[in-house]
Amino acid sequence: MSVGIFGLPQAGKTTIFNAATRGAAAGGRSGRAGPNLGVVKVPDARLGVLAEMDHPKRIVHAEIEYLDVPAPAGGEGPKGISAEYLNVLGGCEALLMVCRAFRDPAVAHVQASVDPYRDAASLGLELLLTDIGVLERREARIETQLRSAKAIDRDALHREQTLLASIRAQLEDEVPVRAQKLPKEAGPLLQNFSLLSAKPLMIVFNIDEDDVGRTPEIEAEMAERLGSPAVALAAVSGKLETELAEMSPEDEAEFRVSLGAGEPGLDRTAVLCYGVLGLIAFLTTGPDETRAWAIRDGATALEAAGKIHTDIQRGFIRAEIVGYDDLVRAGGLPEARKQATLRSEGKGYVMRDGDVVNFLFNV
Ligand SMILES: Nc1nc2c(ncn2[C@@H]2O[C@H](COP(=O)(O)OP(=O)(O)OP(=O)(O)O)[C@@H](O)[C@H]2O)c(=O)[nH]1
Ligand SMILES: [Mg+2]
Repeated sequence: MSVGIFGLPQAGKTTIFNAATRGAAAGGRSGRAGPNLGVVKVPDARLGVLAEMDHPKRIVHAEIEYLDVPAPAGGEGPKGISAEYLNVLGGCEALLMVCRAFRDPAVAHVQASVDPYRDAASLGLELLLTDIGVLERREARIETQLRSAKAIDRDALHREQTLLASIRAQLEDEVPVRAQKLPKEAGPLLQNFSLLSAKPLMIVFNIDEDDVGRTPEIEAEMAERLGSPAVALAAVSGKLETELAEMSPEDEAEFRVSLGAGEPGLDRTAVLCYGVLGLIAFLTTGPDETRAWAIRDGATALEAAGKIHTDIQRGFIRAEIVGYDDLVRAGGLPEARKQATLRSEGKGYVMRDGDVVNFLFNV
């Protein structure tokens, strides 16, 4: 699972990135340095239990990959999405928007005042406008294709045209794709376009250290003003979290208590990404490795297969699945098979958190 971090210049994207990854990317004006990349392991106690059954050579945790994308340099008006990195954000499975809420006058603001709600709204609009542009270009291309298309292809092109026009009309009414009601066939088609407003979104307010004690109030206000489906909200002091992440675990724990700073930014952000962005884990286990894989809640067995390898997806025959709890109760896969808790599922099966899977495939 990859999460693309974006926001206005100097909003604290790199600072939040560092807090989440315990990384050491340099903050301050990043200039043309390119995206920072950091990987975080998602803690999962189930892996240890499965490993005791199979004694694999290694245990592999699900990972969240954070990409900290620089804001566009210069240009007119407040902008948070750089055309240069559009493909990077488009390739991410979720987006994390950072809005500046810290006041520090020593750090210049592109808008000359600090107002995270204004910035969240304008960045949200930027996502919509970017998608509208993508759809318009595709619609224009369909027009051209229709002029020379064979009768056999016309139908599909017409259907795509109608669908894209309806999505664009809703975007123009400021409804992001993730909140739109769409027909089933839209899913596979939209995968081709990597629309930004279709991705789960996490909005993080980068708050002042002094406001950390008011985190619950701030998050309640965020929920009231920004809450909507597939949007997760959090108030985090990026600066404080980065400082805490640099301490020894003991010092960190002590400081957290004295500051009322709650859980580590690392865990909190990972859990937020995982839970609230609608991720679940499926598990695979055997003599080589015991491993957790992150997928979208609602993903099918076929999508899960593709997570492991495109060959497994392409040659998909069926999936042998047993729930984690059933497997532990049975004491192993052969026993689960005997007790008939091991099921055979097809491509369209909707995966559940903790499913232990063996894919059968043919290439
Ligand atoms: N006081 C205070 N300063 C902060 C906080 N977060 C970030 N800063 C400062 O704000 C400046 C910008 O932070 P960055 O994390 O580099 O911001 P950015 O969004 O990555 O900036 P660009 O990549 O240049 O767009 C740095 O000087 C940080 O030290 C905060 O919570 N409090
Ligand atoms: Mg930066």
